[in-house]
Amino acid sequence: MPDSYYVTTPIYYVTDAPHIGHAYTTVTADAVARWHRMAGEDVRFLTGTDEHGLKVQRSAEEHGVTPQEWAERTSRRYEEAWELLDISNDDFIRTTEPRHHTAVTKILEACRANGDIELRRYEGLYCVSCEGYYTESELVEGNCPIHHRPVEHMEEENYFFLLSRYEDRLLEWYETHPEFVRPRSRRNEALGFIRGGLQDFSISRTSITWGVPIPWDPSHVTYVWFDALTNYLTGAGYGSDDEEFAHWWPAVHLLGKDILRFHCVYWPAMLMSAGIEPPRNAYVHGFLLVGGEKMSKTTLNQIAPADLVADFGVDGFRYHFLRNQPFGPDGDFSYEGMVARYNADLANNLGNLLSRVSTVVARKCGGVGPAPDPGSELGVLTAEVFDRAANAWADVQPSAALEATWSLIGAANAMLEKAEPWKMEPGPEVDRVLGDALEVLRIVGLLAAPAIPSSAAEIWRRIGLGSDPSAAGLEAAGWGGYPGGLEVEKGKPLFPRIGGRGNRS
Ligand code: ME8
Repeated sequence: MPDSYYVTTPIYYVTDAPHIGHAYTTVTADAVARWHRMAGEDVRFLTGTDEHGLKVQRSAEEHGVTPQEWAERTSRRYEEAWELLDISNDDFIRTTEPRHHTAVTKILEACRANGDIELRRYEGLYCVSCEGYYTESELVEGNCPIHHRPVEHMEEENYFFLLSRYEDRLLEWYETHPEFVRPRSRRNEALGFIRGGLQDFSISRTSITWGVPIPWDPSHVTYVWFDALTNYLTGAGYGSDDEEFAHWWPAVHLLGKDILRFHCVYWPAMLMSAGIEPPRNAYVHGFLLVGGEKMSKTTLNQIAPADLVADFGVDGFRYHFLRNQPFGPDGDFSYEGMVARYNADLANNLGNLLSRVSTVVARKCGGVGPAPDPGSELGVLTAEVFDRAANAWADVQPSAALEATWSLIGAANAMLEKAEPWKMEPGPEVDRVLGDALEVLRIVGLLAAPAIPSSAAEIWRRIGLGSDPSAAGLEAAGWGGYPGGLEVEKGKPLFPRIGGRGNRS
């Protein structure tokens, strides 16, 4: 039985259109899922949309449609964006689905049975826009510090989850599972929250109706985070198929730093309360910034994935974010930077290797690719690169994995420049050099397939291999697999160079 690997993205709010920040997390999760599939593991990859809460209810009202209709319309935009970006999710969860209601009901009952849910009267200063309470000292001139609007005195009965009971158990979990939150800097951040002291949090509202009713008191609906986090259970079969659930759980979560506290503090405590094992890992990344500024929603919306795909292609888009933004810290996005990286890594380094090799094979070998030298130095380098890439993918560091992979492409180009097979007479020396270069292309097709799946498949097709690298899997990554005697096709540039804006030549 292969190992199971269940990987998730956050579920995105249907109040916003998909932008490159969302795409960053989703493409990363997709590439990681693809790597694990190629490693022969049994993979389940879940993404979806977060559809309840007041903001959705209000957007729907403004547009004169029901919340369900509104959620449907905007959720579809995420599905379309992920189709465009070649995302290979196995399931798409929507929190308005009946299976999710069942799961939320089940976890609520389990936490309540464990004595961790309590009804409390809550009184305080409330900002309706934030849907949150403030203390007197947090206000700015008596107004909400975010919306600069007057707050209201509110009194409400809410169900609370008794998070404060979980401080010690969470610290112990972190202690015994040092790999739980990655990278390490994010683990320290999460530990800081826990050590700073945990407050019980409200998990229900009576003021809204758009949500999952609290099973034992339907005058309340479950408030957003308790509802949203539970999607990860729903997507693995919790509440609908125990066997499925046991097979997939615990999950590997990918998320941005904005929601670290919910995933790394609230969520493991909720699971412990319900008698479920906490997630295997939470991999937390930083923000994409534009010009050093935190992108506002409007700036981000101006950079829709489809616009960049029009200029760089799907694989150009995927490669850029995987390679250019190391997973963990914040990173700057610029269009110029994207052009520069595309031209250097894809058009020049990889694209040139393929076009050079196919041109010289046509001229010197009658278009038939020779086999590699089993004792080639490039074979030794390949083994090292494979280990570096495998470790990096296993630790959700696609940029390091691709850097390693591209070092192999660089080495093959350097070898060709030194040997200059285009100046040689046809014969065994030319065959050896080109056979090695073809073998590098075959192996790069495998190692790069999680990032650029269709280009990797095209490389394999052009060098005469009849199968798809994603399907062949990593077993095929050892040196010496290119059989030789295959027809090599001289095609158009795989990644045409980009000049100015949107000008693919
Ligand atoms: O928070 N850079 O949904 P959301 C990088 N529904 N990643 C970014 C980003 C940026 N500038 N902006 C957004 C929610 N993201 C909840 C989640 S999960 C149980 C519920 C990515 O639509 C990043 O992954 O606001 C972040 O965590 C997520 O989008 C937030 O998406």
